[in-house]
Amino acid sequence: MKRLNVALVGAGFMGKAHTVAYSNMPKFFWPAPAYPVLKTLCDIDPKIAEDSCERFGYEKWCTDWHDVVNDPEIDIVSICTPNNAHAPIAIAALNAGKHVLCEKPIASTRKDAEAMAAAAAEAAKKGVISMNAYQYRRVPALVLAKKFIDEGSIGKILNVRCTYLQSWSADPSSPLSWRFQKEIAGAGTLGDIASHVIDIAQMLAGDIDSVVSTVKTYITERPVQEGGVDLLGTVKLGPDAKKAPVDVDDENSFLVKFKSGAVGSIEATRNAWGRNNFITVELHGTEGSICFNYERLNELQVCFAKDPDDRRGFKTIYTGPAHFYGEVTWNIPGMNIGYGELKTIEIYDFIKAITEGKQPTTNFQVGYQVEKVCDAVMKSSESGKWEPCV
Ligand code: 4PW
Repeated sequence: MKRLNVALVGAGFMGKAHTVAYSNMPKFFWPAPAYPVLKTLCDIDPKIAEDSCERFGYEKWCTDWHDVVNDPEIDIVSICTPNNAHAPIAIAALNAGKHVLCEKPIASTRKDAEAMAAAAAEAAKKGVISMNAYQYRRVPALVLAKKFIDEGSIGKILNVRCTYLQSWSADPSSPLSWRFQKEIAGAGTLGDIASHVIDIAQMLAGDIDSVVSTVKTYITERPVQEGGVDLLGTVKLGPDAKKAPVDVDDENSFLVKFKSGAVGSIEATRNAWGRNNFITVELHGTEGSICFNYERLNELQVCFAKDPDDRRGFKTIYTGPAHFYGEVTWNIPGMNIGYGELKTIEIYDFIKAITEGKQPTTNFQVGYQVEKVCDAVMKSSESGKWEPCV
């Protein structure tokens, strides 16, 4: 079986997720499209790099990403750094002929996103694959939703409503990690989590044409986190900690018009107590409706207009071996998959794209399209008007 050498850049939360997925992919999908070999782990912090190398099982470690981009042994670069480092690493890696899986959002600025999409288009001519980590569109229940839509089971889509609600930053003592700093993250909740549901909405209903939005920052300063990886609010800092301003959005809500003529709304916040990874998608069509909630990610609810009046209502389908990516579902539908298996599905699609020489559904052009929507959301929050996603 073909072997592909992987270099991971950034050993935080997402670095762990990518590593677990590379290791587990052939355990679920066998024969695998190719076998990923954990070659080099790169992290800017030497202590984290050395420790994570041993913990995750890479062969060697380094602290400078140029070393992996220039290493002829490396086939794949997985980028799990803060957002402002995506563009330089991804562009250098693509130019060096490496396949790139880059965390979302694609970049911290629209200009960087455009440059990354251009580099990916150029590299694609030589069979190099680019992919953004929009894993939620790969939840088997959402792939099933897409199948229902493509088959015409809910008719023409009229309305799409999405939310992504979390609570991990609702506490003002949650530290000011890089995710709250514009220079590093580019945007707050918008790039961090709204981007996922923008991607899902566009996957299900086609490209968004224009938006009108409201963007809010509720907690304007936070205690500064010194060094280390972002722990997503699991560590709180005391009242004596030094504080610094937050210059990104906590919440964004926007109405959307799709190119297809459908309409809808998207809301995202990390300040919603009681909501954890509350990604909801509800679509209403001329012939039925579809409803999904990530907090019950193994379930899809569907309702069909053609059912008799006295039987019509939502029914729940539990995804399992009969559905997309059934290999990861542990044989019985109710046994369920979780976040780890979802990242494994993502790695499977990435490795498959490499071996087939076919760009995946979330390639850098798609990542750039999501960025155009985010850009229009920010513009509209200032202009108060509908803004085109161009
Ligand atoms: O991409 C997202 C984030 O940055 C995630 O899927 C969840 O929320 C986990 O971390 C944040």
